[in-house]
Amino acid sequence: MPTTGTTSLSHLLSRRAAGETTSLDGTWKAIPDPYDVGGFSILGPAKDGWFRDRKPQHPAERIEYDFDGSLDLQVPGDWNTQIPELYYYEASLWYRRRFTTAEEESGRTFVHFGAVNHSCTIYLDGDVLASHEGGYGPFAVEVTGRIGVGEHSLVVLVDCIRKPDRVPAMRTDWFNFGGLHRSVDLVRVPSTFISSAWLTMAADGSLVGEVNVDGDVPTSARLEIAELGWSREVTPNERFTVSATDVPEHERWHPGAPRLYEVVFEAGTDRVADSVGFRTVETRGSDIVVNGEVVFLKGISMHAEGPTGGTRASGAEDAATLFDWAEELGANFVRLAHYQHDEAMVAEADKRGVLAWVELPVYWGIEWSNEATLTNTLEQTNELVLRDRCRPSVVLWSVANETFPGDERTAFIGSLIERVRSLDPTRLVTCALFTLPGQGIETHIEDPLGELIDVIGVNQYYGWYYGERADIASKRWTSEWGKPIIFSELGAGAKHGNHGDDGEIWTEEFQAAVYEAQIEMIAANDDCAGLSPWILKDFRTPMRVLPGIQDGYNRKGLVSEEGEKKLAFDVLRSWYASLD
Ligand code: GCB
Repeated sequence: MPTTGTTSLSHLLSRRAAGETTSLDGTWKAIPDPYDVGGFSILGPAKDGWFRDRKPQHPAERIEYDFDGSLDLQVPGDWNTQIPELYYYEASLWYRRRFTTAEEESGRTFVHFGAVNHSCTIYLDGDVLASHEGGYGPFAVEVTGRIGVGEHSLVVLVDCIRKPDRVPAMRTDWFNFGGLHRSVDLVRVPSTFISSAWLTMAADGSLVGEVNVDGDVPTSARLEIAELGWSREVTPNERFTVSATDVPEHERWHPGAPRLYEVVFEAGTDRVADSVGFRTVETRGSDIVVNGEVVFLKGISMHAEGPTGGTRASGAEDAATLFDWAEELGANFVRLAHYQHDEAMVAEADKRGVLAWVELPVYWGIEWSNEATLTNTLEQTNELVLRDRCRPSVVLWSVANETFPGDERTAFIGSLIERVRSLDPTRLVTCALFTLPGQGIETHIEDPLGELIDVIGVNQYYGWYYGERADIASKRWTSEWGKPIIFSELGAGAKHGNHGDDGEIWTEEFQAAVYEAQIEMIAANDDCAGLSPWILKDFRTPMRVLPGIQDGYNRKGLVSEEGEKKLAFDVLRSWYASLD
């Protein structure tokens, strides 16, 4: 089901003033539909499917579904962890939310979805409006002219079926949480409105941005940073730059010192506020340089899983706890793997002064030669970049994780890189490369993707999937291009509370010893600009079944699924502290 009728309006839709937004979060009614009967009759597509949300009008009327008597699901939330019978459910499910509008319509109205995993079709008052494919990006559906005074029925048919032509595809080492897992909002904007706007600093200290306007486009738009006594008239729907010499005097946003300013964008009668930070990011040889200073990325990888309970993470509270842990570790960098995370996560990174790597779900087994797959991945790329290109914390766009070299692969990913750079020419582009363990001391990275990206992500599991622990410290990594290398993954599995000898697999001691050896190696690798070990927290995955140890969790976390710290947490914390 290709995406039709939806639009990517950037983060601004969800940053609108309180009066413009009505939350549709809360309890929705839900009907699982494993045989896909809700939209079909024996004769084909049903005119009177469940999307009509009907009730019998007289005692003899036969209607074989009833949302009112069906399941309750909380939104935002995954369905898998709310209802035990839905734990492994990967088929279709109908959501229904009724809401009442008290005011006559004016201007334009959208329903904004933070993300829906994986595909969905949206119906309002019985009419089909749009469909969307891709489980992690934000999108909106215009409902102008349809939301008069009275009660309305919003029905969303969601499926999270894994398919070879989807992105991600059939196999992921994370749980395929289905449903409306991020917030849903009704947003009212003026007839001519700002659909997306951004302002960011390029490597040469100039500012780059856009004020995009939808409707009766005025000849000029305006942005203002009152605190700096600075404003600019700009042409709507055109990229503008402000040369470094014209940038007002300001304090930089820097890792550990996150100075943010409020910027107000105005066009016609519309006005949207956002926060911005000024910082440069670039590479110099094998270094990553922020605001002219070489910064070693002391990172940690994270999945979008809540701090407790193994649910899909959403909202500011989950983000705050996850970042508390990262901060306690002494991290100045997070890898938000393996797909676009909740907006609250990057907002938290902005607020705390933590650099962020954000990522597309281009993961194992993608159909590189499938045009439709590429089209959808480009749409997911738009959603990723449009939402976050105003965030100073975001410094790395990652377009793929562990892909195998080949011409079709490189062409596919090359198109994604091109798209990212056209949407945001100011940040660095990376990929986590799959690197086979070198036999000798040196691994020389030659994957042709290295040519196309700015920073080389290396996932390596010496001491866990391969190699002797005793050999790790002597390993050296170089690349054909002399670019910065980030060890985007490394680690070992341990069950919290399982203690023993450091030669005994699954113990905290074993994991801690792998970290010690890896740290020794990394410290001696000149081209290494940082690391984001795998991973902050144990996370759910159907791939990990070992009874008594994994029980459905990947155990490479530095904390357990309930937040209990393992010994390796302290090993990494102490090393990061020693680097200050
Ligand atoms: C990887 C993948 C990551 C897995 C991890 C593991 O290379 O990128 O998604 O979870 O290894 O634990 O094996």
